[in-house]
Amino acid sequence: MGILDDISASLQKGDTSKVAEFTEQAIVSNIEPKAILDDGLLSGMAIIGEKFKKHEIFLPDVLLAAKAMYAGMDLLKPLMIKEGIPTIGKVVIGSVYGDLHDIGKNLVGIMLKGAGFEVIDLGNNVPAQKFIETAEESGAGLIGMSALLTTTMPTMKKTIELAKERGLYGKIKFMIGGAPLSSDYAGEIGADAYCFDGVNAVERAKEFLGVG
Ligand code: B1M
Repeated sequence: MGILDDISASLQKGDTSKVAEFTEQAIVSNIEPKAILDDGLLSGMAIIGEKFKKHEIFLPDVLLAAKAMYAGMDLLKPLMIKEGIPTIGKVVIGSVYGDLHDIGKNLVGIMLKGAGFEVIDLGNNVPAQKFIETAEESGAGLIGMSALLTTTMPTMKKTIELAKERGLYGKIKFMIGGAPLSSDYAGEIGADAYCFDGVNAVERAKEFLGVG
C-alpha cells in the first residue's frame, strides 16, 4: 500500500495521529500537496460519505474522520498558501445557516488565500443577513456560500434576495458550492456561478473581480 492509501485508510478509521504522521511523510517525500489532498484525504472522505449513505457507518465515525481530515489539512495548509503575496480582491465566504459542514468551505478558503485573495471567513451556520452586512462593511465584491445539505440550500436564495432588496445585486457577485448544488440551481436562484471545487472557485473569483 502506498503512502496516499495509508492516509486514506487512516482517515477512514478516524485515526488522527496516523493521518498526521502519514501526511507528514508524504510531504517529506515531496509528493505534491494536491495529490496528498485529492488521492489521500479526499479519497478517504469520499468512501466515508458512501458508507454513511449506506448506513454501514454512523455519525460518530464521520465526525472522527472529519477530525482526522483536519489533521492532514492543517499540515498541507501552509504549503497551499503562498506567504507574502499582495491581495488581489476581497471575498466573504461561509457555510450557510443550519449547515455545520465546513471542510469544503475551508478548502476553498485556503485556495482563495493561496491565489492572493483576502478571505473573510464567517465560519459555518451563517445567516443571510450576516453575509450581506459583512460584504457591505468590508467592501467585498464577492460572496461565496457553501451548503452540503439540501435543507440548507434555501439560505443561498434568501441571501441573494436580500442583496436585491438592498440594491446590491450586480454590485456583489455570488458563487455557490457544495455537493448537492448544480449550475441549474445557481441559475434558478440568481447566483453568478456554481463552483465544483476550490480550483474552479479561484478561477471564477478572478473572473468576477477582474484579476489574473
Ligand atoms: Co454530513 N451529510 N451530516 N457530516 N457529511 C453529508 C453532506 C451527506 C451527503 C452524507 C450522506 O448521506 N451520504 C448527508 C446530506 C444529505 C442531503 O442533504 N441530501 C449528510 C447528513 C445527512 C448529515 C447530518 C444531517 C447527519 C445527522 O445528523 N443525521 C448532519 C448535519 C449537520 C449540520 O450541518 N447541521 C451531518 C453532520 C456531519 C458531520 C458534522 C459529522 C461531518 C461534518 C464535519 C465538518 O464539516 N466539520 C459530516 C461529513 C464529514 C459529511 C460527508 C461524509 C463529507 C463532507 C465533506 O467534508 N466532504 C458528506 C458526504 C459527502 O459529501 N459525500 C456528508 C469533503 C469536502 C472537501 O467536499 O464539502 O463537497 P465538499 O466541498 C468541495 C466542493 O463541494 C466544493 O469545493 C470543495 C473542495 O473540492 N465546494 C465549494 C464546497 N463548498 C464550496 C463553496 C464554494 C465553492 C466550492 O464557494 C464558496
